[in-house]
Amino acid sequence: MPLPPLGDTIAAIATAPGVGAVGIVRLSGPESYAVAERLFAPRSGAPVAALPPGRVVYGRIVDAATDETVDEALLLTFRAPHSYTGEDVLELQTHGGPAVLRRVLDLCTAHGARLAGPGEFTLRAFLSGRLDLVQAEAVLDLVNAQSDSARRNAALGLSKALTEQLGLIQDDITRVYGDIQAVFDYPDEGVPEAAFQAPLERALGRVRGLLSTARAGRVAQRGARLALIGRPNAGKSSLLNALLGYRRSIVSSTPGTTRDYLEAPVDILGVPVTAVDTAGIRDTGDAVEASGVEAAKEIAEHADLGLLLLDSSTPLAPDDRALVGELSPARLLVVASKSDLPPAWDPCAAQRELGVGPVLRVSAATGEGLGALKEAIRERLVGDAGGSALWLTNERHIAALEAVREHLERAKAAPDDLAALDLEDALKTLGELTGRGEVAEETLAHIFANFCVGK
Ligand SMILES: Nc1nc2c(ncn2[C@@H]2O[C@H](COP(=O)(O)OP(=O)(O)OP(=O)(O)O)[C@@H](O)[C@H]2O)c(=O)[nH]1
Ligand SMILES: [Mg+2]
Repeated sequence: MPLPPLGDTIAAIATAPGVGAVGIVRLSGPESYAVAERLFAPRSGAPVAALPPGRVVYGRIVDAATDETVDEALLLTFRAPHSYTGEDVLELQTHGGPAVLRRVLDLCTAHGARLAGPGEFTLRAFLSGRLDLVQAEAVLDLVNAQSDSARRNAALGLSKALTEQLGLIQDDITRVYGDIQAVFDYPDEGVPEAAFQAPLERALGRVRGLLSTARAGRVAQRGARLALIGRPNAGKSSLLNALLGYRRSIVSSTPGTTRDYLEAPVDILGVPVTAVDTAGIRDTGDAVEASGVEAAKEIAEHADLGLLLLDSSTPLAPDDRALVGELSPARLLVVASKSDLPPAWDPCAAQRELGVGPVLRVSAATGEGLGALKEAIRERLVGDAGGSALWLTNERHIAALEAVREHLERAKAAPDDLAALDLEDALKTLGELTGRGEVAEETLAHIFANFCVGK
């Protein structure tokens, strides 16, 4: 996948497809003003090519071939290097109908612009040094953010918060690398070993700190799957409905009511979660129910968090104990359901007996404990990063920082000459990450291919 050519003038519809109050066609490149000159007639009569930057100019879009007015529009002017791409940029704001926008775009290409590919404006912003690669990806994340926590993260990335952290890490590694080189060059000067350790530790601490936010970042970006599991009649469907605030799943006193699984999106204190109600798990002769039970186990296995419901109004059964054993403790939250009814067992004793974390008492009927349950779910999904302002959300960033961590850990343990090699690799990886170092063309092409056209 080669990168698109630079230096020509590109055009694209920047607004989402469909009908809207306003639509935007964007031009970037050296010929932007010349292209616009041929299709936009300012009411003032001023020539477009002579317009200063930072203007909003009212006028008409005209098809010169037929002299037809296509639409009335506003033209926004930017001049290199003070624009998104760093090039001459113009934005035409028209009425937001697909036919209008299509026609304006056709006029742009008829007058010398080329249709932009996905992310090409942002690619140019990166290549002109307006954004680093991490910021460019934050633009993509911001556009794609589906939850407020995802948006917040992307905005932080765009604001250089991550770039600055990476810069500090890079500074420390560069310093250590320089000191080690000095030892090679002037072995008699005797730079004390301890001088390397402090910045190396600091860099490693920062890398580890960032990586510790990856789980939360992934959850914020893509959402988490929460599986509600338990024996038939434990109250799973009732709890799902209580979490949602409306009746989504059928509830009945007949065990085995839910036979297939059922998903519903729910916001848990700002964290986007897909809650999955499953069939009650038991041995059953009924083929349909049995396949539901199988599905439930599989869903629990692959969920980010399993909510195991134990009916507090009936004694614990062997099936309950078996379920605890099937799930990894790190991804298990145990709920004593129906807490409004007289208890048949003690949550604290059950916690000890089952060897699980705190057992939360919840009633779907009265809402008791629901707030604490949401807190606990949030804590389990993003808690480890709660204190950090910035979460890693991007898989490329996570993979690169994991590689940097490995290099630094090896450098720490290695003699100087080998440490230097690992530090070199760490710096190279950081350079690829920010895009300030050498980045493979394929990497760039891959990143920008995920953008929409017009961004
Ligand atoms: N008192 C009380 N009853 C509850 C509560 N939650 C559920 N129930 C009752 O328990 C029964 C089973 O509830 P469901 O939500 O259908 O249970 P389930 O775990 O989805 O059951 P299956 O789909 O059969 O696996 C129903 O009669 C509910 O009204 C609760 O918090 N308090
Ligand atoms: Mg059910």
